[in-house]
Amino acid sequence: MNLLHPKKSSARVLLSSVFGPYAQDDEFGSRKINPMELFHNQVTRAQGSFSLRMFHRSWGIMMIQANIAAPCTVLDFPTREAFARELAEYQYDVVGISSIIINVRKVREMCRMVRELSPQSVIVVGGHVAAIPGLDKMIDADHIVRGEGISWMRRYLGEDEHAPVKHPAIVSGLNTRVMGLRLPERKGETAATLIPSVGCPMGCNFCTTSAFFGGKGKFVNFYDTGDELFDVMCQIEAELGVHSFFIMDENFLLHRERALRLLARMKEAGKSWEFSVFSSANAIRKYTMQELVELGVSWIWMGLESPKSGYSKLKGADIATLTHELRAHGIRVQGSTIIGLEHHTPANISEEIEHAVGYDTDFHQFMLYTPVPGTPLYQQMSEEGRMLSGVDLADIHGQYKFNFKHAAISRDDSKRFLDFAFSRDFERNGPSLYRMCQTMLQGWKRYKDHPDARVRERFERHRKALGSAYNAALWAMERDFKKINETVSENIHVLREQIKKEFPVVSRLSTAALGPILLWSARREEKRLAKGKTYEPPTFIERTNWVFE
Ligand code: B12
Ligand code: SF4
Repeated sequence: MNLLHPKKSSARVLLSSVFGPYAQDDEFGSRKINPMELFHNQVTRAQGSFSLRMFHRSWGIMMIQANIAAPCTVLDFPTREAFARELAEYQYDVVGISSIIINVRKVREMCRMVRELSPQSVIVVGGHVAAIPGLDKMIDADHIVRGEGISWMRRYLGEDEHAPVKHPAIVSGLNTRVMGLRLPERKGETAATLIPSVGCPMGCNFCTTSAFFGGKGKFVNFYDTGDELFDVMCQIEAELGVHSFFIMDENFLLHRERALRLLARMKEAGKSWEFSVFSSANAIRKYTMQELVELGVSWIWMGLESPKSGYSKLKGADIATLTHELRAHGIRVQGSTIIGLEHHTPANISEEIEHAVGYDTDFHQFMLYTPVPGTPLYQQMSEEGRMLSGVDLADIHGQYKFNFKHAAISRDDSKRFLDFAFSRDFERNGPSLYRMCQTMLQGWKRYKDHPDARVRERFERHRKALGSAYNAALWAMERDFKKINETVSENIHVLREQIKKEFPVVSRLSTAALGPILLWSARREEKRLAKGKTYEPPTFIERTNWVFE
């Protein structure tokens, strides 16, 4: 098959994510436990109505669309009918399908639909699904693209693959719901997504994102320098009116020189931006708390590898000190713990979970140790003959059951331990919403008089949120959590008193006005969830360089 499309940049391109619905069990591999919601899927899933719920667009295809000159449509979260309609209505030369491994059956069906409804189209399949060995025998596609897709698509369309990468203005989350209420979407209030790179050079053997973009020592930078990042962020700030960025880079802080140059530019320009980042613990340790705070790091997602595992980047006591310290400086911590590591046994796992929960992070993700196709771990387990046969690819994602033979823990027990970890964290530490209010208050108290106006401005934004809507939510949480854990409910009360002391008038008014509504809507939501209510994202159709009617 030709690696240059004959029509080059005049080819009409459709880029689609896989079809929904997602949060229900069906024959195409959708699973109720796999909603298109980051937090509800793998972080706050046991937190009932307090779970933070929002959707995230398919950023990979948005990035590709923004970087090709060909006429292009992005179809995000289509129904099968919407996908069929799009194919029938426009004569696409290229149909690109983006997917991860679990959705491979949807990719197969979409390829079938393209052949039937748009036989002239070349089918290109990309994203993590491409890591499945023998995928070419499972689906009817013309090209299966492993790794970075912008350069591949540019090459395929005869465009300059080395041209600078344009970053689309992406609102990071949509249709946010919490405690049964849909939050208003005001311009500039939701963080923008920024993707500085893909991959991670650390190369942990289970890590699919690292493996997919080259593995150990490799990654693809879209922006090499702090100056480039700064310019892109200014452009996104102007377009979306944001001051907050969700930085989608597996290990943003690892690139210290880039981060510090960005900080220098932010200081020069007086930018009071804030960042949510992913980072390994040892990368965080390369910075002083002062540097992190000045840089605007306000949320860190980091692996809390068991101190007894081979992956541990810090000792247990160091992790406890680090998480405590970060929170004391107003930085929300989202811990990530792996359940079912090689050294785990039914006898020690509860203690390990208890230990992880004891770090008391604002948010806590738990994942099963999972050899995913394409990773060194998968290779190793296959060679050792430990992969379980007959496990559906739709169930290989770390939120259900083991897909390999563990020395001491059975497949069914793996699910029990995973579920226990989520519920234990919730029951012992309370709703994540409450924990992040604790962190925000600590940050505000510590930095409200900071000499740098940018830092003060950032914590002032947190103060406003804390005194108003969050405080009302705490009022409702305090009441509702009594039935789960009386001590946590009392702690929420103590936090409310502290907030009241800091901002007496506004907190009283907001609680009186909004508290009872939130309590009512949270309880209504609990009932809906008990009846099996799930949420689906809306469909998006976006056209660029489009001159056809
Ligand atoms: C945002 C995100 C989500 C969002 C939804 C995104 C969406 N709209 O589909 C949410 C939070 C809902 C989500 C859910 C899930 N996710 Co998720 N998610 C991510 C995350 C954090 C970022 C993805 C991203 O945008 N990256 C940046 C872009 C630029 O990279 P990219 O998507 O890989 O795209 C590049 C290439 O892959 C390629 N490419 C992509 N598409 C195409 C298409 C074509 C035609 C071509 C040529 C190239 C190409 O080009 C792009 C630019 O280089 C990744 C982790 C990560 N760091 O990537 C995990 C990740 C993709 N998710 C993963 C998983 C497993 C899940 C879940 C099953 C939850 C779980 N149990 O972990 C659910 C499944 C939901 C469902 N029903 O489908 C895995 C996939 C593993 C795998 N090997 O398949 C990842 C890699 C995380 C991980 N390390 O485990 N996820
Ligand atoms: S540090 Fe994190 S992102 Fe990097 S390879 Fe390890 S698990 Fe993956």
